[in-house]
Amino acid sequence: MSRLVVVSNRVAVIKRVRTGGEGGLAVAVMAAMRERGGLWFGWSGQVFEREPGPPDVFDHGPVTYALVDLSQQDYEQYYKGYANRTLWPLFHYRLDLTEFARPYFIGYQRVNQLFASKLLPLLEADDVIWVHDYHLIPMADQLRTAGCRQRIGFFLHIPWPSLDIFLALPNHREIVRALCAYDLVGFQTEADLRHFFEYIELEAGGGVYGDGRVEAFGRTLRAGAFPIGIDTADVAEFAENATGTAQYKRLEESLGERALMIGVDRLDYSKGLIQRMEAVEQLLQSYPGNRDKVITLQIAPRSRSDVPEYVDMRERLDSVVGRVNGTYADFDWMPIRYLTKGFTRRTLAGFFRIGRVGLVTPLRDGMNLVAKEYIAAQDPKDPGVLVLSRFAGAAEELTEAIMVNPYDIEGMADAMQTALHMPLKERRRRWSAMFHWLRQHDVAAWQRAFLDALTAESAGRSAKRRPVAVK
Ligand code: ADQ
Repeated sequence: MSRLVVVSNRVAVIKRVRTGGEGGLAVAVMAAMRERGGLWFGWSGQVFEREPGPPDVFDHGPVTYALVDLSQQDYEQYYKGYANRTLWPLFHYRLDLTEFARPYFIGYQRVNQLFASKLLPLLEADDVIWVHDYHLIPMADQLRTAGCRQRIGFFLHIPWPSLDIFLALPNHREIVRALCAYDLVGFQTEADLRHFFEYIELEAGGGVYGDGRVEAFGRTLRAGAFPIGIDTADVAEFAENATGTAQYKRLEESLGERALMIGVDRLDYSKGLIQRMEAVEQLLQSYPGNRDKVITLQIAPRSRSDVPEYVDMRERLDSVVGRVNGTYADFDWMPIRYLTKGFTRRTLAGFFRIGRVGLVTPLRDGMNLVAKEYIAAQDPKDPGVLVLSRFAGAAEELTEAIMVNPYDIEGMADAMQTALHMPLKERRRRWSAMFHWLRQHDVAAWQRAFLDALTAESAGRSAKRRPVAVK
């Protein structure tokens, strides 16, 4: 079997304690690497004034890590700038928060070139290279220019926006041209894939074929939808075992007879936290029977705290939570418990199991692993109910959730009310359909599907184009 080389901006060293701020990519790739091993290349997370030296290479378990530092200028332009202030908001449909600046793009190209030049000497002839996410779209192009001939695949963890939004990116042509240097490009959903195909056909004048083959910019590649999964069996086991732990018992005891609604998200404007808290407020207003009966636990570890849009969102969230608690709390009941700390996976799985309702209501999300973890953690005999945004990638798979439009506050409050009062029989029916799906489509299956498609010789093995409902 060829060696797997994973390239991602952030690298999570296996077994390091999780804080929650590292995000879904690290969680998923870590699960995949644990199974297969290989080389994991990326940014060390360190920033220095000087130019970066050679990568720091070390082994840990089945994985060899190769980590590169960034200079202060690279960090500002590539990471904080183009990745987090241009691509992230734009790909999440937030043109209002998107900042375009040429130095950002120049820094983005420069760091991709730097990473390619540091990775090249570490490569072996039959390696299979798998590049992750929006920070590194130009990697394959840079590697190819430097003479790399190995197979290279790319997976986008965030949404690929619709054509009108994407065309607002000043460098859209260069970005897609660079993307076409990969052998395989994977998206989270059929909708993302369709948006990409629309660009190829309508803007780039390229061709898209039924077997996922794409011809554009003088290159031929394949593209497909590969919805990312979780380690379903592990999460289910963690949740079952968590019931004996001190934190599980403390949370349960603190609730008494009250029902718990739980949300767990990185503190990010794409997650729709402000609208979610407003919906909790609406629930208490429209359905007063829930006062003193329901507690919402929102866990939201801080991320990207030095990007101004995040500071602004945090202040607004603080104010909504303060208002709801100030209006409705009593001396022995607080409607919203809002925490910014991280927890271990085991503890979180236990908390999910206690949650009568799981709130996953992003304004836009590539997939959203929390939705899947919530389902996996439920007690089969008495499962909770998932309230899920139709704009999360997970909505294409978890069709038995209560689907909401996260911009519709009253609609979300109604959905919470329905979820809180859903009869056991219906809860079981919905849950077992989703759990069954997640068992079949776990993170190992995702990794296999992507790598099989990347290494497949024959054309027929990559994802087929299928008609999908318009979101
Ligand atoms: P994220 O935007 O980070 O991921 P998500 O998919 O929900 O979002 O993953 C977050 C992960 O962090 C989950 O595994 C969750 O359990 C964990 N986590 C969150 N808060 C935590 C806490 N307080 N303590 C410990 N762990 C915590 C990006 C994309 C998503 C896509 C993933 C994977 O934005 O759309 O699903 O990558 O592709």
